[in-house]
Amino acid sequence: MKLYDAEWAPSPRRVRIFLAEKGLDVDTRKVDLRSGEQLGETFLRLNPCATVPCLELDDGTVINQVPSICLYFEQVHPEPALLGTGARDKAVVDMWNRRVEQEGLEAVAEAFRNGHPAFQNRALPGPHNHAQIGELAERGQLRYTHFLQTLDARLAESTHVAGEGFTIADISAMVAVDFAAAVKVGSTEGYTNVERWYQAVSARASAGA
Ligand SMILES: N[C@@H](CCC(=O)N[C@@H](CS)C(=O)NCC(=O)O)C(=O)O
Repeated sequence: MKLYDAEWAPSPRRVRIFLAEKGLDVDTRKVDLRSGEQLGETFLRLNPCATVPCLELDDGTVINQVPSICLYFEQVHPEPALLGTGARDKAVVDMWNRRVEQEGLEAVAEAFRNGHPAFQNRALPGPHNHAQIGELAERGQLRYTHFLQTLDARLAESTHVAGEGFTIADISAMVAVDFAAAVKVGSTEGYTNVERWYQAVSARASAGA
């Protein structure tokens, strides 16, 4: 089994944190996104989506998409459960994780990739080039502010994003917050519930993964 990973990028970090929480050590190979290795013939043959993370199983199956990779590891190593236990909790965790992806991570990526000169013609990840649209950079910033408002309200009523326990939704939200701060799309300052939660989740050993 091999996990294709990359420096700095938020999506592979979500999987690294997930694995660290489970105490799993997986053979990893770094893909150099800066030089465009993900767009080269060799990587595209492995993963036509041209994205990291991606997991290659010993039987040759290739799994991309963070939630799908995490689902695989959760099935094979159920403890500690990070995707919820029981029908209701699993659905609630999945709902929050999807919301964090759509309203948080995608908002930051929209703002960053449509505004930064390094992503000219690469406004979206994947095998096809897409021009930047300046207005989307502004919209992404606004969407991220809305996300922080939603997250703050949620964390006013709940210890963690998907309920009382730590789950994949916390991993995704913490990565979104760190990503936004790193690329200067937004800060959690003044969102007191988010700040309380962030202090706790970022103090976990897995956060360094
Ligand atoms: N929805 C995908 C997103 C993966 C993704 O966007 N990965 C980025 C790194 S964070 C990537 O591979 N970027 C390559 C590029 O920008 O060309 C997932 O869940 O894995």
